[in-house]
Amino acid sequence: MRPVLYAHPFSSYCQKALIALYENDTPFEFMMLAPDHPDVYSEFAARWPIRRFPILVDRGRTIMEASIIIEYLSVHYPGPVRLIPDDAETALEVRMLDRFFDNYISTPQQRVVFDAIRPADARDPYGVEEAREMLDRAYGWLDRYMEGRQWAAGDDFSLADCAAAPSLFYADWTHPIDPSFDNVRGYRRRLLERPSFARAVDEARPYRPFFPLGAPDRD
Ligand SMILES: N[C@@H](CCC(=O)N[C@@H](CS)C(=O)NCC(=O)O)C(=O)O
Repeated sequence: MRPVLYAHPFSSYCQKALIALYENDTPFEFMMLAPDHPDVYSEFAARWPIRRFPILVDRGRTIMEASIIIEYLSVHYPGPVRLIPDDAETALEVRMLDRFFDNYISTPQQRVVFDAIRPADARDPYGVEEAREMLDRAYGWLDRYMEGRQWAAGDDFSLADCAAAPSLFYADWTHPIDPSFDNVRGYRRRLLERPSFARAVDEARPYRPFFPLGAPDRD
């Protein structure tokens, strides 16, 4: 039995899990969460009533949260690319950066996008402004942090980079990274060149017209 990922290719958190699966060529089954597969969505919602994706189903267990899916894969399906480093100190740094990308890049990015799909009379301009300010602060911190680094934590590609790739990809579409932040922009470019993420980006191309803010003609 192969692990089963309930996901959508255009979703940033699904791409985060897909990068990990692609990095190690882990065999898995993709269950598409889309309106034309209502039965798959019902199975997913029954397994995880919070209804945030992806989830991974394996050996009778439901694993939720993209970071924990990657942790689970590294325990049960380890491969040559160690996304959670064996060294405990480096692993701490990896997990810390993973939290940074989820909480301070992806979360405010989603806040701006989710606001755009609300009914016009339920929008929250103050919340959107706060989210944009958070993105600016996060870009500023990351630019200093990435000075001299290739990947987010330690010397090797890790869980933190799986988180960074889709979060910086969509954040730049949502709230462009200032051209003065060379280190962040260079890091985003390196992530786009990584074959695992390039594959996830390519698989998601057909869905670009659905990006609520309008997808830019690049990347
Ligand atoms: N904390 C979750 C977040 C997952 C998440 O926000 N997924 C988005 C797709 S990128 C989602 O489920 N959106 C559907 C919705 O909000 O209804 C994780 O790390 O996996």
